[in-house]
Amino acid sequence: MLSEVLAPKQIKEDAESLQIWGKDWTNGFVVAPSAIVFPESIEQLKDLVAHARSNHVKLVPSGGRTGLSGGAVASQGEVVVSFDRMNQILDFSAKDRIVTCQPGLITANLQAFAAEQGLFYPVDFASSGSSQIGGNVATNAGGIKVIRYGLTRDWVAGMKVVTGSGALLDCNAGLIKNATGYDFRHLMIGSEGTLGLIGELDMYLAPQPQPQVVMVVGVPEVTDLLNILNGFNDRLTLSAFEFFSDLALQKVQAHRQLPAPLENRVENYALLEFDESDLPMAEEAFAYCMDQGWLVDGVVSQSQAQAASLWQLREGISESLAPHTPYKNDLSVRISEVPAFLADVDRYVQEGYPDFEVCWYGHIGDGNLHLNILRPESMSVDEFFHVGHTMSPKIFELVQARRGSISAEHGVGLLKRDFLGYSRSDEEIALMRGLKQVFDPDQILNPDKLLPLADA
Ligand code: 2HG
Ligand code: ZN
Repeated sequence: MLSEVLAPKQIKEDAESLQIWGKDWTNGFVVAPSAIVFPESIEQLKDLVAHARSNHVKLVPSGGRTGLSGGAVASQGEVVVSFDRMNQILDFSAKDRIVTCQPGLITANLQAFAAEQGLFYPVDFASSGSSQIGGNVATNAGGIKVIRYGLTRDWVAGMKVVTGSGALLDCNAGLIKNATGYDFRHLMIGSEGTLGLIGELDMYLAPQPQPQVVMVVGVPEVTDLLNILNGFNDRLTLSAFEFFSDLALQKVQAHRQLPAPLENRVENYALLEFDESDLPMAEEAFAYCMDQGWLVDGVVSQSQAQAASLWQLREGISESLAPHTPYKNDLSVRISEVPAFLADVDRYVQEGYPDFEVCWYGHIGDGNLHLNILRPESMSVDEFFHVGHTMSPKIFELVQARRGSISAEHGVGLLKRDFLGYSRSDEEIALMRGLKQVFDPDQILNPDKLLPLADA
């Protein structure tokens, strides 16, 4: 009985709660948890794991539930472990620039806390107002500033984690240098809750950057995006280099009632962000790219408010596409492969599915593309997802041919599990299974996620 481990107020079993906490932002998976629990301490996480081991209960860790790969979906009677009540900042060391926090801390609250200290937590994305730092760590979240600041992994200074075997590991304790063998902290990062329940995190903060300027430029040929990236990289340090197609722009404009950034429509747009003091260099890069014919027009933010509204054009896209129940993909290849890879996928979709609208956008400066294919109104959601499922192997073959990743930043979860072999070798998957066995010998943690089913 869960009530042996937690107080009644920490357990929810009503139908509505099961539906709310039993899923993430994905649709189409069965949502059927048996209970939702809200632990409040590492001790309680340990008790939960011990209880799960002796009673053959499966646990699904759940953060802000903003995932797009079904990593926090409970489909088969699992108990969802929500971190909503472990959401506090516990400590801050100004000398180390390290915040110690609980995993349920909302990402935006960590960002706000950093700002209050005159510092900066740089990992950022559209869902940071809802996502939790523990979920960010479990999926090694990326987002819009990776080009300058790296991934969540780069900001984790230490971690306390309860493994599926019940051990409480205190990993790295905020050390910068620590050459004592395998670093379990890094193994846990991106393991999608399959090896342990994160109980506490030490997160580094960065110095506060200068005010940022945002520039949006029109790019007729998608292949020139890389040239533009290089043209700017040669002259300044970019904080972001994002792109979106005109179709993506049309959707977000309609959804959020936003004005067009440029006078005339162009096939593609790049959104760049950089330090205010780099504006002269950015203007020089802009003029150079214009001379080369790579871009045709541009706008530069004149205020923080305008910068924020230009960012909406990029950050609002995912939400604006949701009503189209798109078939989504989150792919990456080396930056140099991006133009050819984009053309491969476009060709494949146009030849096989000429009625489908392909909506491209993403973190092109990281080689990370979000491919959203929009459902034609005449097609039912089921029918469309079925077609999407038949497209996936072909799209993943194109990824594999360029040694790319079938999940750049959203994680594998349930959605990509059966396709992991397109990005990881049989030998790697066998080693992953071995690790899973060591850390979670009774297979209680996030069952059937990440690793392909053994008999599939
Ligand atoms: C983004 O970059 C998010 O906007 C979501 O990663 C991407 O919904 C998507 O495809
Ligand atoms: Zn993204």
